[in-house]
Amino acid sequence: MTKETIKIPDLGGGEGVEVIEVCVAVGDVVEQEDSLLVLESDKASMEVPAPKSGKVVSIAVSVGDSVSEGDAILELEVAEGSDEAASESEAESAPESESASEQTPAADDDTDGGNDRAGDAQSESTAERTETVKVPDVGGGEGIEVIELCVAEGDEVSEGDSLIVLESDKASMEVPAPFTGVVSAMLIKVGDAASEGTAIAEMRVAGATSASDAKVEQTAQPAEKADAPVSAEPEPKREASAAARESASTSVNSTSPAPAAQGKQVYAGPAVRKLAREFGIDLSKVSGTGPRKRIVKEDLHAYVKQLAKAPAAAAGGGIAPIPDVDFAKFGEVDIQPLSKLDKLTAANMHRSWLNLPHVTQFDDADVTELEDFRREMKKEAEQRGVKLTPLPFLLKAAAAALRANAKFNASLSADGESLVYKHYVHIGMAVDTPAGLVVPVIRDVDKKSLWELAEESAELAKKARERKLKPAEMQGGCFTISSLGSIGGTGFTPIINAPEVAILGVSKLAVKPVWDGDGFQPRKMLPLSLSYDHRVINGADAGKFFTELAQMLADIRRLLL
Ligand code: CAO
Repeated sequence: MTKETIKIPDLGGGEGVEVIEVCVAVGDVVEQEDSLLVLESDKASMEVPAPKSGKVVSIAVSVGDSVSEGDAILELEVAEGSDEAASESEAESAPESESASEQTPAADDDTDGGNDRAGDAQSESTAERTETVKVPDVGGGEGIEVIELCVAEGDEVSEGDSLIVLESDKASMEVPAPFTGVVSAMLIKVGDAASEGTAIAEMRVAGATSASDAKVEQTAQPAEKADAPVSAEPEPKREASAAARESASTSVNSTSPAPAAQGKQVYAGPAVRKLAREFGIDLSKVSGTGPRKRIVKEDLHAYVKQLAKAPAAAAGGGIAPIPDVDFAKFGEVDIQPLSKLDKLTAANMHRSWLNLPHVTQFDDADVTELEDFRREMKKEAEQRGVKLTPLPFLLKAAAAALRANAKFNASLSADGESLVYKHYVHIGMAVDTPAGLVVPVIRDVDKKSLWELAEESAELAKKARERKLKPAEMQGGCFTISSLGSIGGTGFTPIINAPEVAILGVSKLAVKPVWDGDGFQPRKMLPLSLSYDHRVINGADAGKFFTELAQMLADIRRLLL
């Protein structure tokens, strides 16, 4: 065992960035890429991953500290030879783990054709050149959602001005302009998934025209062609959908964006956006006092104070706020701050509940034969080292029902204009963890065997409880199953995990008397509830989906059809 000091990696030039969370404690055993710290500046919040596995022996930072590149975070006791192991796995797992574990990303590598100032000041001239601005190294994240465009075609921007805002489950960040110039084309739109190297915009930049610049211009042209459908979208529509998206992601109290919010550009950092989401504030209604009218935290505080003073009907889109009660007046109380996850879940639930017209249908599936089969397979399951609970059967049956009822495997586009039918069947499963509710996603459920599903669901539930899920493992779901069967209850109305359109709730199996035409038979009945978005699915669609699902659970031979 050797001790190694883990330091703050390159923060893209950020200095004195605040530590807002320390994710580990002395004695914790961390895996490579586990989060160690969460840092937040006014531009971005980011998690610092462990560059290798080991045991935390001491921690050098606390919440509230300001840190910069090279500052010590903690000491890690690592097994001898883990370096080779780490670099071997980096080599295998391509760019993602390479950049995730990289302590000093090659920010000054001029050869990648990304945001580098090609040629820099090597050959100054007054000629204009066109540069394609690309997403820089985002710490290994792939397919990160674009949540805001901060500029439009024709805008003049200065180096460092924000071009777009990206947001994943783990972090949100603004991508600044690497040059001063004019935005000649936007190559990305709100809702797109971006990764390192994705083209953002073309900029006309004054200055050097060198061999490398010419190369940049050439590569910019195919990128423009490839993205033609994006830039071909009429500007007003793009603005409207960006506004709708903005409203959806920042306003949980409002069911429709206020007319004033349409098309209004909002300048705010990720921390402010997050706070706004948590409080359900529509940022387009807040006046910014920062540079370029940027909204800063103080503006949000002022807005909330103003709301609190305003008449009740003005708050929360016309809904009177819950009164602030001093509970201590009635007896002893204990105030515990909510975890980040709890707050995020609360905001997501509230947003879904207010935005989606929910309908819930109930049914009982006769799982008597399924349960007999499960019992028969118990020994084999033990030999395989897996637990065969009802969940893999539910996943399999739901996948088949989703395949047969395509609307359930679709999402409404953010602008409400179209339905996006997915040709893959990825299903999320709600997992109750000490830190809060987490929904890992099992991919291609329709293509997996019951054993594979049993193994994968158990593994994901374990990772969820140990807070080891990667963002990618919680994304891309088409439908969710929330099983409270092992806990109890006869039925509940689950809230849809938007933008999915339906969710299956599973309650506790019970033996019930079922009439077979001659008499009552004791049957094992599984209570199911199906909540669906009534904008997308009507009662008849739901009845068909539900009946097929229950039939497959009642006779699992149907899963083979
Ligand atoms: N009825 C009766 N028993 C059930 C059952 C049901 N519907 N579903 C599972 N069980 C049994 C299992 O068979 C197992 O029993 P045995 O050990 O005798 O086989 C036992 O309950 C425990 O199962 P489990 O919870 O370990 O595994 P699972 O596959 O059923 O569920 C998971 C996994 C991750 C979904 C579950 O552990 C969990 O976290 N559920 C909570 C989800 C939640 O919080 N939803 C609410 C979201 S909204 O607030």
